Amino acid sequence: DSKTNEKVKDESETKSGTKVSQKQVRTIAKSDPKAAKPTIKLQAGEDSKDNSTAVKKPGVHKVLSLDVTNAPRDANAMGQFGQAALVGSNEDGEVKKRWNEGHFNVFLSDKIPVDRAVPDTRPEMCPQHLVHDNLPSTSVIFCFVDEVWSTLLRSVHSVLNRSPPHLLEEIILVDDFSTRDNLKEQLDVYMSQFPKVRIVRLKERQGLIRARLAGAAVAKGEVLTFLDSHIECNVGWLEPLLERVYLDRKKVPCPVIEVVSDKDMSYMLVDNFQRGIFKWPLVFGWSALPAEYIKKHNMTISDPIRCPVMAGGLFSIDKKYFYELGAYDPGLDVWGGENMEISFKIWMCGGEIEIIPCSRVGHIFRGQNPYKFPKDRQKTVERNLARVAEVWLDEYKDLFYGHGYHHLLDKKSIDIGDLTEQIALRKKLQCKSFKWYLDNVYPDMNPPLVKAEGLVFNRGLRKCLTMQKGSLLFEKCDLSKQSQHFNYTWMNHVHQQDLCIASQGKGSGFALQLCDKAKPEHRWFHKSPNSALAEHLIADFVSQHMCLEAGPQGDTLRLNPCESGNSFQKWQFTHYHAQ
Ligand code: LR7
Ligand code: MN
Repeated sequence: DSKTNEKVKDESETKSGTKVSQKQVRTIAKSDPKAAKPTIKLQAGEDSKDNSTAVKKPGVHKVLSLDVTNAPRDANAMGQFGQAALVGSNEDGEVKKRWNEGHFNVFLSDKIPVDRAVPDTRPEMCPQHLVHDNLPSTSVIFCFVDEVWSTLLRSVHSVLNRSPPHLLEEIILVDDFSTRDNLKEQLDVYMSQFPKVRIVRLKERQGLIRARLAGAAVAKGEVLTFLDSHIECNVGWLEPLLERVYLDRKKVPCPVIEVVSDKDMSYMLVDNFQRGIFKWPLVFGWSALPAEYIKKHNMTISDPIRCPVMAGGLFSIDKKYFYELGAYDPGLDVWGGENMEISFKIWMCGGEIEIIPCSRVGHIFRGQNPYKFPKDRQKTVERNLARVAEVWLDEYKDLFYGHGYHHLLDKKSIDIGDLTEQIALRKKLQCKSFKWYLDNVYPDMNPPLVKAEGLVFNRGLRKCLTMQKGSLLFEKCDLSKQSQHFNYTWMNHVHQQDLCIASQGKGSGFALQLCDKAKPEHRWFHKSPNSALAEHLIADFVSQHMCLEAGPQGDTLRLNPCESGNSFQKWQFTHYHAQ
């Protein structure tokens, strides 16, 4: 049954949670010269309503492409210049042994200088871009739990070495209750040589979302810049981000996220024009801007890219604006979903998310989270996503639940917590609808709200289902009759207006009831045929497959065990939507 397979697939995607898979990764090559165009464009977005950009004059100085590690201490060190580091085959055992400390090649990472140089992967024209003298300063916030020592240090050094000092207010390290005690003192001692580095220690595990809130609460910079704790900032990464915030405080810029290999620690660049998107059920992914869009807006590879959903970990945001938006929903636990929440919130409540190609940061993508989840991982992420769906998705939340998350509707099985404040916030900010977001920010998604609609044809009877005075019968098919029009929705409901077909168990047939998303007996599995094949309508609530069957005389409708050759069990809607 393809429906079941689809469900499983969706769940495993969410479960694995690795976000690099769809992303095109290349090894280092100089940027594409034929795409170069020396003009500076401030905005490549669709709407020119943005007049706050217009009042600000263009910047005056070139980006300080400062990099004190361009002539690194040890040019021959392993992994230097972002090259792949290789281990002898006799060291494989060591590599394996230490892999689980971070779910990447920790053994190698420890051999590579914490301040190694990386290749400048920016598009060619970036160093020529002009930025303002009076950019706002930023607090860089790293949250971590049991981060590997060498990658944590490399992250911090890359910020210290590649950020103009006057723009770097501080680096805040939020230790989300790491369990390795001995590292605490070591970290205090090491960081005491850098006056700009502050360490915040949480007294219990909060998860990355509330850890970020704790970091933001003590930040002194005008702009907050969040980074994961296993990254390497590239040359000139900071100014292009701050420039965007300076031009418009409601812009939320993200660097291009490049890839530091989990296997050989090499620094790899990624394809141009990539932006963050989501698929149902709110699964993050990467997708290139449509070619027509690039053409229409005459975009070069260094122009800001409108980004429907941010990956989550790496972005700058005006601090006051962050709080105006209500920061993150503090009810989100540990990991996941917060990138959806803040993305929908930003776009729907008047802001913009952009990817800034002149700002680049490498990130180690790991196959698994190297830390423990206090509760079940899958359930934690699902619960977070359900909170986001309930607050932000309007009628589209059915698409979320319908893609394998029906079980979340059973309020007894999962407590998604109180959402009063989040809903009030959306109201207070007068945010636009999710439909607006889809139409304006992610128009290439275009998701239909129903899976199938129209007449419901029974193949055995060669007649159509008809609703009359609250009961069901069969009539000669007639497209012009509203009484024969049904929808098949993402909730797997077959309904006309607010009445759903409900299964009542073997033999006893069916009933018409007010549709209720929480009731499994209102749900029917039905394949969307790619050919003109009629298919079963399978009741959801019984473990053995039970199918809706029309009586040969057209006077009954009952549930019977499914039989592949029984044409009285085969149903077809007039129109199936692609998905
Ligand atoms: O309980 C926790 N407490 C923490 O402090 C769990 C995590 N953390 C820290 C952790 O140590 C790390 O520094 O939070 C940071 C992010 O956790 P990761 O690195 O395990 O997350 P990720 O890189 O797998 O996942 C991405 O999605 C997350 C949740 O949705 C966060 O938004 C991450 O920041 C985000 N990472 C990125 O966007 C980098 C690029 C990945 C992509 C695509
Ligand atoms: Mn990460």
